[in-house]
Amino acid sequence: MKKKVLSIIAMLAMTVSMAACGSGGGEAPAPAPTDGEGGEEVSSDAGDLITVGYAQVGAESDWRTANTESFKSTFTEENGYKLIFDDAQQKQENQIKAIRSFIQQDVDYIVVAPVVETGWETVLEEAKEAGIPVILSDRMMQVSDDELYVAWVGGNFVKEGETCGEWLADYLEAQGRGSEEINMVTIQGTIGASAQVGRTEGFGNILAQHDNWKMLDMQSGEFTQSKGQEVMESFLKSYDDIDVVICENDNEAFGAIDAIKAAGKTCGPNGDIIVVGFDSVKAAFESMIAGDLNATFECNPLHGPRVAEIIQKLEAGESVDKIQYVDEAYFDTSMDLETILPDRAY
Ligand code: GYE
Repeated sequence: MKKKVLSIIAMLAMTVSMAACGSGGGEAPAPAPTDGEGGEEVSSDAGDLITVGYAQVGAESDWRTANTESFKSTFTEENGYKLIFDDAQQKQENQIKAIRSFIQQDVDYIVVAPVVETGWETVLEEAKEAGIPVILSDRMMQVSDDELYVAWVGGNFVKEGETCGEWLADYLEAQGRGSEEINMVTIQGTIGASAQVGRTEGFGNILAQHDNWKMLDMQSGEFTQSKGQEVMESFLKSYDDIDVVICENDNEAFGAIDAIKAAGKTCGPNGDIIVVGFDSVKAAFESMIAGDLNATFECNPLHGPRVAEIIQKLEAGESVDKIQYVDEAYFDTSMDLETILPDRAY
């Protein structure tokens, strides 16, 4: 559509310059494009679209796929948008390139789900100089001047981590293991990503309240199933008495479960190792129903409509809340998961 817009602009420019030529009495004007209704409609429709560049992290998890889908189904031409979508393959340098290309294309809004929190000042300054508002979605950025972005919408990752820790304390207590020494490992997300930083911190807050909980090791599984499996394989080789695995997303948990089974151990509510994840994607419900995963702490990826609401308010000249947290729940095997699953949107 951008090409269409550009070619319409070029066509109009040509018409103007041709008209100028004609009035100047120079060469005979070429026939002007027909003024038919259709042509005008195309031009005004295309011109009315709000162009949004979305610098997406990648496609590393089910959560991310649902997030991409939420943007693609919200920012449609029927809804009045032209979406320029970029998948950075989990690399900050690619996201920076994408943002620069959005600036060059003079989009109306830039939306970023920043892969990590730091290192954005320069490119955000460039967007500011170009007068393009930046909206952050999902993960956060640490910038010295928070005027560099208009608003942020996402999950409260520290709270998610704390909810996970509190759930574990209750679960162990209910099993009569409240004062037992509990050995844990964490498969972290992408190091430096808000979801990793917040979940590690939140769980750490609860860990600090339990002298009998021992965190043996923490390593990044990059939020992917394959890396989660790899990290769990190495944990199982290094430690022979793991009681709990905290996986900072569900996909890492699926990989960890495969590694546990391959090592001849069991997991889930009736197994040797307690496994928990974050996100609450549909596959996590299936894993809990299968008796593999113990619990999942929700993180809602459906940010497309939330970002669209922010843009609509800005278009109307209204103010927007700078920080917008989404409410989130958790799910475990004590719940009626078979009834809940069909209603899950992701
Ligand atoms: O938990 C994970 C994804 O930033 C909240 O990124 C997001 C996280 C989500 O890859 O699955």
